[in-house]
Amino acid sequence: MRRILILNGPNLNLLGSRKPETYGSTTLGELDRLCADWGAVHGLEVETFQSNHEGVLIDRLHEAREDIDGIAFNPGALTHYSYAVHDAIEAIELPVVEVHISNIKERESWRAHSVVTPACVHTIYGRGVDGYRWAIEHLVQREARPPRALAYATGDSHAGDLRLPDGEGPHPVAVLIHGGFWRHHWTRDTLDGLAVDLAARGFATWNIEYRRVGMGGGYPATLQDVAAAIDHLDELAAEYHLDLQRVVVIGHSAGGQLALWAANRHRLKEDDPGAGPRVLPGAAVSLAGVTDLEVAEATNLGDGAVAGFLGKAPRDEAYRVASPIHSLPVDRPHVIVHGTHDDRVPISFAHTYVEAARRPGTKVELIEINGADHFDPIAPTGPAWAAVVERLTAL
Ligand code: CA2
Repeated sequence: MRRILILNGPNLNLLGSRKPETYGSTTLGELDRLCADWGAVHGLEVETFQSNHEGVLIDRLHEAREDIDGIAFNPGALTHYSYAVHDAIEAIELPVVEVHISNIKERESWRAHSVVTPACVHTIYGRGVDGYRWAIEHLVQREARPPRALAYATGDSHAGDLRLPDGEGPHPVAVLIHGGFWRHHWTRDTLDGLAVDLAARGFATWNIEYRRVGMGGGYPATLQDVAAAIDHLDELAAEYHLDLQRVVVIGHSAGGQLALWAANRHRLKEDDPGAGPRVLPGAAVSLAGVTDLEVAEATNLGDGAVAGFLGKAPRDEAYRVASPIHSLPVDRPHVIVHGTHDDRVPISFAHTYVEAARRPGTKVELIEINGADHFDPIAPTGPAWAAVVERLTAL
């Protein structure tokens, strides 16, 4: 990837001037400069273009075939009805990531549907202007090592990205479970960087999607999806030379809670909302994980995230099954990684968990990263990830 295009559609020239509660206060000029900086991190040339006219945008898409390798595209309201834009994206055969600043799934019902999504390689919404940064990351990582998107069940979210390392195998497997407080605007693209890094280190990676709150997910559906996704490795093993005796599950934030649950699933069998494990992870890594659902709920972590995730579930059962600190002991070796400056999931979660988990026969290690925030542990070039990588072979 050398040159990317940031394309913005109707009314996005107004960014920063009105409706800051929906679109933030960054102007289009500022956004263009941010995108140039985000691209420069990867040595990319970044071109930016905005138009209020459908035909002009379509012409720009066509021209992109000449000299552009990937596109982050916010089609504005054309998203919701322009089959002409859909067809143009499909026709140019370039990777296009659809971006929306606002959470289009939680506004007027007509905004929830996008007719361009099927033509795009990925869709990002509800993450503010930062969504363009995630889009650039996704373009870079999918080129670095292209994923195979494979379904593990029939729903839209029942899919994962499989990446294979070089060589014949059998390959050890890293299952990646993304975070985002179980909310639907956070998706598996956030762990693309770790997936590519692990594949380069000899792991097959299975970066899974799952139903999230607001789209059929929550307790216990989300757990059932995670279980089904991991069990699906059984069906992939022969074709892709996966070594199911060497499976590590790695989760970030809410995905840390899901990873620890998955590693302990065989012990929680009678409460297991899935059908019982076919593939058992041998080890787990929680990156900035939500290790105590009760405290997270009581302290309103993530603005009601746990209440949303657990819904009407009786709390004694839900905590016992799904809250890592309540379901101890975890009898798999596991590593808890947390930044001291995490302002979304405070490091106290890691401290109390590890204190409670440490007992004879339990292999648990705390890696505290000085100065790191909530997202640092998923930066493949950061110190937290370097520390994880060092332990992976032993795990
Ligand atoms: O959330 C997004 O990024 C949108 O693509 C923005 C579109 C909207 O039609 C989509 O449903 C979602 C419109 C952008 C309008 O931008 C304005 C910015 C400032 C003030 C007024 C409008």
